[in-house]
Amino acid sequence: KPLVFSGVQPTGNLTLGNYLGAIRKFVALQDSHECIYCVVDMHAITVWQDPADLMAATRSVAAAYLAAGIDPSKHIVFNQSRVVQHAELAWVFNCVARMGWLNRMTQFKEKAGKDRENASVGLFAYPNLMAADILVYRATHVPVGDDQKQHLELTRDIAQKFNNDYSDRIADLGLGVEMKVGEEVVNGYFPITEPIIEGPAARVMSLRDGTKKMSKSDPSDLSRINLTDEAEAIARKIRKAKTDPDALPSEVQGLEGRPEAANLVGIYAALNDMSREDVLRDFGGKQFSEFKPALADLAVAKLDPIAGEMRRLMADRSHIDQVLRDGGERASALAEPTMRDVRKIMGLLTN
Ligand code: AQP
Repeated sequence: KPLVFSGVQPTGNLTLGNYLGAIRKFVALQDSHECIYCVVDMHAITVWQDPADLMAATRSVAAAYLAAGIDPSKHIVFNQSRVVQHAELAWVFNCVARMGWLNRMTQFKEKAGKDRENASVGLFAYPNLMAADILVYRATHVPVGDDQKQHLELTRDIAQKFNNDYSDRIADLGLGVEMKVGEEVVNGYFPITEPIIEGPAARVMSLRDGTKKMSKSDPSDLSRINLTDEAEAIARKIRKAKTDPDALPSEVQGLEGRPEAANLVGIYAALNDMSREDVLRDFGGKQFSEFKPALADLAVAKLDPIAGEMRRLMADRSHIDQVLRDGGERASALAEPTMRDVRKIMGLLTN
């Protein structure tokens, strides 16, 4: 089975964006793929985290994975810092990736803001650690939201440069595998990863501004639905969501130039496992006063059981901690052979 890796940062309340863009896809891939799902705590510390909050958020993301339906007995669930090979490979990739590549990363520019001199070096090098997370397992598929597309392109560039720089050593050691890059078949050590991004909620937008991504760190709580929101809060936030005054169109093309309407229709489609065309077949011509209550009912029906299960799991953390420990051991057993190969390929003496 193809190998999937993905992760979520423990940096605050998970949002509907994290759920629809990432976690829900993680759940769907379980039957057809071998999956490794990580709580990326070392990514979280690229900006300041209170230690107690970080521990709670790490357990909470793990609880969300399980509550959403990830089965830790069949797949691996763990927190990143337990498996030191992520950091080791990230250092190697710090030496493979070029400054110019990282200078082009838009997420760093957004997160560092104007005060770039004061951003941590880790925030700048973040995409190299992300490449290491994926490639230390030689994962071939990565389900993520649309905002991570650029980082995944960088992961592909890093894999390709490593494969090229060390092609002779990889061949001499017999460590290469044949893979297709575009139309070409090449021999390399690291796979050229495929992102899994598509779907009607690849980028869930803020409920207050249809041009901004829904985000954990938006100062307005009304801008997002948190996975742990009570039913009443979900309904209120959807009722107050910004919209335009027109009725919903009957065709998807009619959503162009109407970002708030497009966002709510996409959320409905993703939550109900249907296409946006199907949503508009049911609601085309209807007003938001009719659509919003239907969306609120659907969101509550889908999210409330997850919130309830998260609360149950968080009440006794011994189970979560056991899952993370066990997952960490299984992940280490996969990551170490990769690092042994990488050290050998690069000429780092360990004997
Ligand atoms: N709005 C979104 N729509 C679709 N997918 C999203 N993701 C995040 N926001 C949306 C996806 O969730 C996964 C985990 O994200 P993350 O926690 O690693 O980082 P992030 O993208 O920085 O998340 P936030 O919520 O936007 O956090 P802050 O506010 O700290 O920046 C990823 O697959 C991501 O694409």
